[in-house]
Amino acid sequence: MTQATIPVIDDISILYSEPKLAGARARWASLAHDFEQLYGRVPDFIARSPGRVNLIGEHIDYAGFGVLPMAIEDDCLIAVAIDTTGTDPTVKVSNTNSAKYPPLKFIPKSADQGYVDIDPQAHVWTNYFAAGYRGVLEDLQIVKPKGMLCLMSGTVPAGAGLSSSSAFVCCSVIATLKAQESLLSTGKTPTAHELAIISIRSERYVGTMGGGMDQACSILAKPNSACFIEFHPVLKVTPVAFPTTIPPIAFVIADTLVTSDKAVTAPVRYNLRVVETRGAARILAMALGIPIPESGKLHLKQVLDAHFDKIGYTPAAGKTEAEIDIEKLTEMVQVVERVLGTDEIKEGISFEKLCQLSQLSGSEFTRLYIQQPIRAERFHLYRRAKHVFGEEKRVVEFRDICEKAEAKKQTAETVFSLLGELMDASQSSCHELFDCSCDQLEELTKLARQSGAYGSRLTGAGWGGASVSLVPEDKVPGFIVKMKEYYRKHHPELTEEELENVVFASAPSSGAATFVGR
Ligand code: NG1
Ligand code: MG
Repeated sequence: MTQATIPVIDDISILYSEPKLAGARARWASLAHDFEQLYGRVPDFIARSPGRVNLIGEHIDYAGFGVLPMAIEDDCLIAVAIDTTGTDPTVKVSNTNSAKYPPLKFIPKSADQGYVDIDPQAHVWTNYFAAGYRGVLEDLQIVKPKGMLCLMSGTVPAGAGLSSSSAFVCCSVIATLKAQESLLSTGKTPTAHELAIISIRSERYVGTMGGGMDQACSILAKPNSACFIEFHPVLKVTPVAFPTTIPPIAFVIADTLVTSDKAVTAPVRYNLRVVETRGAARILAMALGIPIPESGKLHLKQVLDAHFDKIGYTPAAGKTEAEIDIEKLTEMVQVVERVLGTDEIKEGISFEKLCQLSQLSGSEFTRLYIQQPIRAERFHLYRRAKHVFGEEKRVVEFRDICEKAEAKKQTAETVFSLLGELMDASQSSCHELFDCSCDQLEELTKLARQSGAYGSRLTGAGWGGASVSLVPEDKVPGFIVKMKEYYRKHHPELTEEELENVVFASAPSSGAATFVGR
C-alpha cells in the first residue's frame, strides 16, 4: 500500500501526451491569468484531478467488486489563493465558464454544523466543491479553516460518464487539504490513499450512493496504465499495463451527447440499482445460510466470500488466482439462477414482496438499505445480480489477458479480439440485464464495431454519456472519421473542431497532483 501523499509538481508535461500538451499549457496559463483578473492576486497553487474512462466493470464497485478504469487527460483544475490575513475564513469559488456556472461565496460554519450547506435536492455545480471541502475538514477535524479564493476550470464533459463530478470532488479535496495543511500537526497529512477514501465519502454528500471507482482512479492512477481497483476488504489499486509485445491499443471515447445527470435521475436509476443489488445480496445470503449483520450491510462480494468460506472451498492444485475467481463467479451465476431465477422474481417484484423476501418490514428495509430517496414499481433482483457476477468475471478475464499475453506469446489479433469480446459482452449485459444503456449508446457501439473497433461499450453509469471502443492505435484516425457519421446524422450542428472533444482517444493519464510552479 502506498504511503505517499499527493505529488507536488512544477512541470505539467508529465500529465498530458504530446498532442495535448500545447493546449493544456495555454489553458493552465489562462487559468492563472483569469485568477489574477478576478481576485487581484496570483494563485498560490493549482490542484489537478483527472476524469476517467471505465474500460470494464460497470455498476459493480458498489457491490464490492473490482473494476478497471483508466484516468484520462481531461481534468479539473482549481487555482487557489489562501487568505493571507489569517482572519478571513471566507471561501469564494468561481468557474472559468461563469456564464454557465455562477459563483459561490460562503463563510464556513462550525464543524458540528458541517462547515457548509449542501442540499442534494438543489442540483448546483458548487455542491461538488462543498462536498470535497466539507469531507476534508471533517476528516481532519479542522476547527478554524483558512479562507480560500478558488477558480475552477474543467474539461471533462459533464454527464458523459467520464466522471466530471468525481474529478471535481477529488480536486476540491486536494485543494482544500493543500490550503489547510499548515493547520495540521506534523505527520498528520493524509496519504493519497486516505484522500481517495475521503473523496469517496465526500461525494456521497451530493446524494448519490456511489461505489468509489471514480475517486480512487482520479486520485491514485499511475501513468501509462489502467487501474485495477478493489474495494473489499480494503481499497487497493494495482496498475495494469497493456502488453508491450504487441502494437499499442487505444481506447476511443465517443460521447452520445445524451447527458445523464446522475444526481438528478438517481431515484429512478443509479440509487435504485444500488438498492436492487443490496436487496439481492440479502436474499441470496439468506438462501445460502450466510449470517447477515445487524447493520444489514452485506454486498454481493461479501456474499461470495462468505459462501465459499462456508462450503470450505479449496481450489484444485495449480489453479491461478484468476482461474479461482472465475470458477467462483461462474458458480455464483448459477446460485442466482437457482435462488432468484423464479418466474415471479424474473419479472420484477413489488416493494412489498421485496420486504417479505427480505424478512423485514417496509420501514426496516428502508432504514437499512435506502439512504437516499428512490422511486420504483418493480425491483429486478435476478437481472441485477446476474449482471454483477458476470461483469466481475469479465473484469478478471480482461486483466488476466493483459497480464498474460506476453508470456503466452499471443498475437495482437488474439489479444484485441479477446479484450474486445469482453467489452461487447459487457455492453450486452448492461443493456439487457442492468438496463443502463439507451438507444443512442446501442447505435454508437454498433457503429464502432462496424468501423473497426474490436469491442465497444458504454462507460460510467450509462443511460446516456459516452461509449469506449478498443481500437489498434494506428487505426484511430480512420476509425474516428467513420464514427463522425453518427454525428453528421444526429448532430449536424457540430463543427469539426467541436467534434474533437466529442469523439477522441485519450492516453492514460496520471492521478491527482498539485502544481506550485509559475
Ligand atoms: P459516473 O456516473 O460515470 O460518474 C458512476 C459511479 C461509479 C460507478 C459507475 C458505474 C459515482 C461518483 N460514480 O459513475 O462509482 O458505480 O457509475 O459503474 O457515484
Ligand atoms: Mg459522476
